[in-house]
Amino acid sequence: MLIKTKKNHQLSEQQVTDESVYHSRRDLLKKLGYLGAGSLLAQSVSANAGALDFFNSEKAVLFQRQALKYVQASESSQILTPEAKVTSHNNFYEFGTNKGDPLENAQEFNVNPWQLSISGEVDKPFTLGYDDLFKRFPLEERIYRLRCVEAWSMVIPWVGFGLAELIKKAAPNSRAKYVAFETLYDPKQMPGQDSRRIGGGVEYPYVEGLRIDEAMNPLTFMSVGLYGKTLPAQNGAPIRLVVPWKYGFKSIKSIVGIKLVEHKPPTTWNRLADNEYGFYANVNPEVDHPRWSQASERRITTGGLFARNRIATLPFNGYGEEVSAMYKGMDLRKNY
Ligand SMILES: Nc1nc2c(c(=O)[nH]1)N[C@H]1C(S)=C(S)[C@@H](COP(=O)(O)O)O[C@H]1N2
Ligand SMILES: [Mo]
Repeated sequence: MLIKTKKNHQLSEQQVTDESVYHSRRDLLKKLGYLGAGSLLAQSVSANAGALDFFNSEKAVLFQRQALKYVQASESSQILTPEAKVTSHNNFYEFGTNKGDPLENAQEFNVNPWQLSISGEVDKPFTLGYDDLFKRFPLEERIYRLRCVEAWSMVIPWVGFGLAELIKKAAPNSRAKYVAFETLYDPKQMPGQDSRRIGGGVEYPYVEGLRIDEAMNPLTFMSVGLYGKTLPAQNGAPIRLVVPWKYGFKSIKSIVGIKLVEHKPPTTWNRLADNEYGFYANVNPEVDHPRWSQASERRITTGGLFARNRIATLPFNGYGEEVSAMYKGMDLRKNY
């Protein structure tokens, strides 16, 4: 699959850094009364050395690389975000709202046994157990850009399979217009679900949704691994969604339910602030977040966590050729 990248990586001095945006997103939660002043002060944003320990432990299972079908080789020319950063700079509010919290708090997260059910407007509902996640569909490696709404981005080699493969198996009926996703709800394991202070006051379980054509798009991916290994807990083990042309919050983690539905399902960030986070959430440099610009982003590569590495944001995160036709005739300013 050919990805066109524009050679238009100009810096713009007046762009806010993603660090201030990060504070700004938390400020909203604070304004809504969800975060105490204490937790705003107690931010730990330094890369955590524990990330490396994780991969030296027995928890991560290596995939046999020969068994993976490699696609999107053109993207491999992009610099991958180092594994240690992919696994230590995370948004997974069930484990805390600081970037280092998921790594620190998710290590005991038990993902086996697991059940993922596919239900709703389908002729053949089914449930996948833990082993099925890795065996029922041929696994591929795909290198995708991940663009967070907070204006930072990474380039990540995922392992997984197309969501379309899974949905086709369930044989959706004609009423299946949307797909609703749900994260595990288990406050005993996910401290943020039990505490507004830790979980940022988000309503749990975390839910997301896609239109059926978006869900069936070949780019839409179910990830069960990264960097050739099973997913670390903090990245959404054992299975998470990856929708590379949308802001990162659409890419829901640790999924237990996929339901084909007739009407547009609620989504977590839209529920929290619908003027800031829409249902579509397509990456769009021309539609700013009400409180910060989306014209550029900080690409996390090597260097310090908030090192200057700003690049221009691309429409649909650079995947317009594959996805823009789905939005023909839609006002993308209104449908943000
Ligand atoms: N269940 C759940 N899924 C989630 C989130 C979350 O807090 N909870 N955060 C989202 C956001 S805002 C982003 S940017 C990505 C981050 O994925 P990563 O930590 O693997 O980079 O996960 C998304 N999926
Ligand atoms: Mo995000």
